[in-house]
Order: sequence, then C-alpha cells, then structure tokens
Amino acid sequence: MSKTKEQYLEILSRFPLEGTIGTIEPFGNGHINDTLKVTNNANETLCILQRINHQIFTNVDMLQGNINKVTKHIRKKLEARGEKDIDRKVLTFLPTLDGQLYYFDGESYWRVCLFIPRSRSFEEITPELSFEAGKAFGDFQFMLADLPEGALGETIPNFHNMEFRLQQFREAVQANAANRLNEVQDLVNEIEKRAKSMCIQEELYREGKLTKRTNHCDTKVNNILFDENGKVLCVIDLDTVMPGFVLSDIGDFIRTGANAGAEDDENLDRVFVNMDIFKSYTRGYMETAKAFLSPLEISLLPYGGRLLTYMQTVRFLTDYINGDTYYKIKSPKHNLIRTKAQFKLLQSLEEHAAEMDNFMKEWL
Ligand code: ADP
Ligand code: GN1
Ligand code: MG
Repeated sequence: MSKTKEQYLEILSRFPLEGTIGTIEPFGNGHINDTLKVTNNANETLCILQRINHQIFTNVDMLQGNINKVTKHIRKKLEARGEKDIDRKVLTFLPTLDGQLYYFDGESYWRVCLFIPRSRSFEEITPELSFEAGKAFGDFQFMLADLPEGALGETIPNFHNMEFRLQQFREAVQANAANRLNEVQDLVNEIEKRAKSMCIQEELYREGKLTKRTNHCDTKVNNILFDENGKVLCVIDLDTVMPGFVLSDIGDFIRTGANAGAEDDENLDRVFVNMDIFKSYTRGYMETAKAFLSPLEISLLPYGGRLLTYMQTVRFLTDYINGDTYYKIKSPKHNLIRTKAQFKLLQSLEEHAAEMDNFMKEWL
C-alpha cells in the first residue's frame, strides 16, 4: 500500500533531515520491504526510507538493535584500520528525533538511512566486480567474527536452516491450501529426491563439527554498493545479519551472481552457472575469509552454492503452494516461474560440482 506524499513527509518529519524534501520514489528490487529514495529540492538524494515488513520481521526492536550493533561494530573496525571515507563504507541509520531506532506510525514501522553518494548496485555482475564482491563479503564476516555469542538475535528464527525449510515445505504440500499441488508434483518429487543430502550442515552441527558464525544471509549481488571505479564501498540490506552456517554467504552470491540468467527467468536456456563468476567470487572471498574458515568449511563452499539454490527453490515453491503469502509477486505464476528458474540453476550447479570441488584444491 503506497502512501501520499503528505503521509511520507509526515513520516520523514520524525527524522533529523536537513533541507526541503523533493521527490519520494520506489527504489530497488527487494522482495520483502518497501524501499524509497528521497531527494531534496536540489535533486540530490538525501536518504533511503524503508517500511519494514513486520509480518516477516515480527521483532522490530531486535531487528533494528542488530543493525545498530553491526553498523557500529563495523565502523569501529574501519576506524581502527585507518580507513578513509568511512561514511561511504558503512551504512548510517538515523535515529528518530526522540532517539528511537525506528518510527512506528500506528500501522507500519519505518527507518531511514543516509544515501551513500556516488554509489551503485548491480543486478548482473562481471568477473572483476565479483572478485571485489567476494572480498567484501568475506571481510564483512571477518569484521563481525569477534561479536560475542548472543550479541545478535535471530531476526527470523531458523532462517537458513534447511531441515526447517523442508518441514515448512512438507506442511505446505500436506495442506495444499491453494490447490496447486497437481501442477507442481514433478518439482515436489525433485525436491524430495535431494532432501537428505541437502541437510548436511545441520547434521555436522549436531556432531560438533561445524560452528555457527555471524552471516549476512542475503548476499545477493544487489546488496553490495560499488563506487565509480568498481571498488566495493559497502555491504547493505542488513536485516538478516544473524548467527548461522557459513555457507549462506558464499551460497547466495553463487545463486544470484553466478547465474547467467535472472532469478525469475522464463527462458530456462539462459539459466546456467557462469564458472568465471564462481571462480572470481570464490577467489575474492577466500582472500579475506581464509583467515577464519576451517578446512571442512572450505571443502563445502561449492556445496554452499547448490544448497542455497536448492533452499531458494524450496522457499519459492512453498510460497507458490501456499498461495503466495510471503514474497511480493509481479504476476500470478511468478513464484512458479522463480521455482523453475532456480531448479534449472541447481541442475547446472550439480553438473559442475566436480569442477568446482577441483577448483577448491588450491586452498586445501
Ligand atoms: P530491499 O530489501 O528492497 O532489497 P535494500 O536495502 O537492498 O532493500 O535497497 C534496495 C536498493 O537500494 C539496493 O540494491 C541499492 O541499490 C539501493 N540502496 C539501498 N540503500 C542504499 C544507500 N544507503 N545508499 C545508496 N543506495 C542504497
Ligand atoms: C528476499 O529482501 P530481499 O529481496 O533482498 C529474502 C531472501 C531471499 C531473496 C530471494 C527476509 O530478499 O532470503 O533469498 O528474497 N529475504 C527474506 O531473492 O526472506
Ligand atoms: Mg536488497
């Protein structure tokens, strides 16, 4: 539900913004929150205004508390390294005039963060940029690795827990709420065929062989801001930064960045893994992440790409079977189209598994 300009102005008046507001327009391609770009009357971008989807992020205090801790922690690390231009290298959220981390208007929850000038994000990426993105996501995990256990809450409990996602999927299949099961039975079978082999992380965790780390958990290509020279400025979209399994942050980038097609491509011939992107992202990621990864984690990195692609296939199909209750959709079959595209990518990743494992030998 979009608001009138007067309503947005009323929301923005709760935050310490200077100057006169010009335009307020939708921005980005997110599937969950509503993101708006706000300019001043000189047409300079001032800030990003977001309506938090509180059906999904039910604990907004925890959510904004996490983001506050993460951005402060990263800022301190950058200061200690003597970095320059820090305001473009970490997000700055503005507290409201009465000192809160968000504003509740009686209906929705709003937050404002400063716009990072001369920055851009990409939906598709080159090998050069993906090397930089890999370094940035590895460094992001590295900078947060010393946050004390329990510092961050799980904003969405079991967010990347594959056993839990399969349980939700099976409940959806059982209920068949939108009466769509017949149409997707083949895909359901393909998911069940792979189910056990996709829950390795949870098993290794129970056996004490894998620990949890602080992850970004949404390392899509468009969640990184680059400067005009192709250098990474900043990792953004921090809603899902939380403790979890390490494969999330390489896996989701492979799923989005190394896909030659789009996440929702209807032309499945376009959807396959781009090995150059996989290799350059992994090289970049290993440059910063090898400092903390265990040999087991390193050996599992290509599996991470398959896992996150499988998980997204399961999540899109679950939502389609449920009647589209979670992701924003642009057409009635959007979640089914997304499912098919993700499944095609998964098959391509499976075909390249041995080649990817072989590539990891350099670090093992
Ligand atoms: P969503 O949940 O909608 O994906 P994001 O926080 O990822 O929300 O923002 C959507 C897009 O807006 C990003 O891909 C990026 O291009 C742009 N963006 C977000 N925050 C900023 C910022 N602080 N400065 C500049 N651009 C931003
Ligand atoms: C959602 O908000 P956005 O579009 O960056 C989702 C991710 C999915 C992604 C699929 C909180 O991310 O987990 O991987 O869509 N975020 C949440 O594109 O569910
Ligand atoms: Mg985003």
